[in-house]
Amino acid sequence: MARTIDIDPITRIEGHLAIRVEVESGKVVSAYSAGEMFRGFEQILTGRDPLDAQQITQRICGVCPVSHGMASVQAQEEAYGVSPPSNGRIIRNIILAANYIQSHIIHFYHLSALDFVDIAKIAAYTGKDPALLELKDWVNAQLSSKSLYPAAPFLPRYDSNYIENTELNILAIKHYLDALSMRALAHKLGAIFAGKLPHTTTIVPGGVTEIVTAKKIAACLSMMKTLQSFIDHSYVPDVIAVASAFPEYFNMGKGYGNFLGYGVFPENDGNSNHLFSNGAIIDGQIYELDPMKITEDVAYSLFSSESGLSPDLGRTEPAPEKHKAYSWIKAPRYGGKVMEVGSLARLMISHKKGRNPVVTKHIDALLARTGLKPDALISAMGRHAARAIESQILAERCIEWIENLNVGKPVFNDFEICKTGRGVGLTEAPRGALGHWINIENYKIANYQCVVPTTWNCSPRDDRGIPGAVEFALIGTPVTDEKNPMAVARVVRSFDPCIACAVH
Ligand code: NFE
Ligand code: MG
Repeated sequence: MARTIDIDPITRIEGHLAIRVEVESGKVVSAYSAGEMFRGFEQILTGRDPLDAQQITQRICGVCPVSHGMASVQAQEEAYGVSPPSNGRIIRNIILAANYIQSHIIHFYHLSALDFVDIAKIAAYTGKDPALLELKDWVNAQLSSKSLYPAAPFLPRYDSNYIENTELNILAIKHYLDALSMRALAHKLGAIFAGKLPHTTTIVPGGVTEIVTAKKIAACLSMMKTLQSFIDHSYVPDVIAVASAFPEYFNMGKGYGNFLGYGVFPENDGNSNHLFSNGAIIDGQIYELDPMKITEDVAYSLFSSESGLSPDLGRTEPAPEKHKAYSWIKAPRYGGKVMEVGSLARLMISHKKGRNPVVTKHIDALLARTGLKPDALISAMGRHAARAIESQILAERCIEWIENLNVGKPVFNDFEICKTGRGVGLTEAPRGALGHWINIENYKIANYQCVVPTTWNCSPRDDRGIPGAVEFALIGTPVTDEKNPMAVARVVRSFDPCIACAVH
């Protein structure tokens, strides 16, 4: 008979995700993913000035606000018939690239590494680095105290297999600390053109409000080169070290293997060519993106609004007592299919389309370095590797974007808000495909719908009872110790779930 295990919350920050797994003969046989709160941003937006949308939607999340701002201005640009000039497009790419890099760094070091790195090994540190010595004293003091939460956020933790090599652990712990400064630096870099971060004030329909100066170019270049050095010399090697210590995670958390991407980092002013291509991979075949195939089911979601609608017509009516429903997350589907979104999806789509030699070069280099076959990347460990490679590609390309900025050239094209109109803003947040749909009537927002990356990945069952991406990826995951279901946590966290976003 199946045994039920609840992990609630499973997320370290970024909202509460509850995971329930049913285990038989030491393996997960079915899983349920539940977002545990309702936020109501789509309702808050109704009746407001459309220009408020990129400010309000950025408050959905402090980790990926730039992407919500981007999706919102892109939706409005379609409604108003305006697009940014080259400088505006490039500045948005730079702000977004900085946001991706800080997001991928926080995910690997601060939200995931503690599943692999043994913090207790700090006790063996004999070097002279003041930050590590301070951490060593603090962890030792916490461990010997009777505190209920000793050494949070490092402990308590599941009793499991961690990296054994002391030197590697201490290096990873040092990089954990360095990564805090690197995230701050990425925010500072983005804020040169974003005004402030998180939650930029300068991205607007038609472009950006911050002009280009030689001083800003020089500052951006210097900061991006520091970030690039951290990515190349710490982040990528650390991911490879973790991957070498836990190769079994290339065989876990595979899921359906269907991927969706909307395309991001426009390389031309028509928004038709992206650094990371759009498209859909279904059963191993690549297809062009068709936004009309996007729908949202709510049979098992806590909403009374109609199920199966395109987001253009979608509504969000909370129904907390709904029978059989178990999540505040809707169930987006693409032509009825469950799709995974995120860095891995972006790399798989770009690699399959083969139009970007840089993506191909980095993926082939990783495969050569690890001796893996491309299919092994569709796994829990593959998702970590994908974020690291994506950060590497982005830092490299972002340096070129910064050099392509033109002092004295415009950053903004003027526009008029339409009395009536509709628009769709499709972009990619760090965690995957992000869409905003706006419907304007009498100069006000009549309807606003967001379909968010973690809504795709952590969706509950759809109207046909088909499990969501994370729910399916968990099937087959080993559970050898029911009190310490570490493999389940590692598989779920490989998706970098943000429930604050997913329930919006
Ligand atoms: Ni709150 Fe987000 C990203 C968006 S996730 S982090 O990346 O949009 O659903
Ligand atoms: Mg929504």
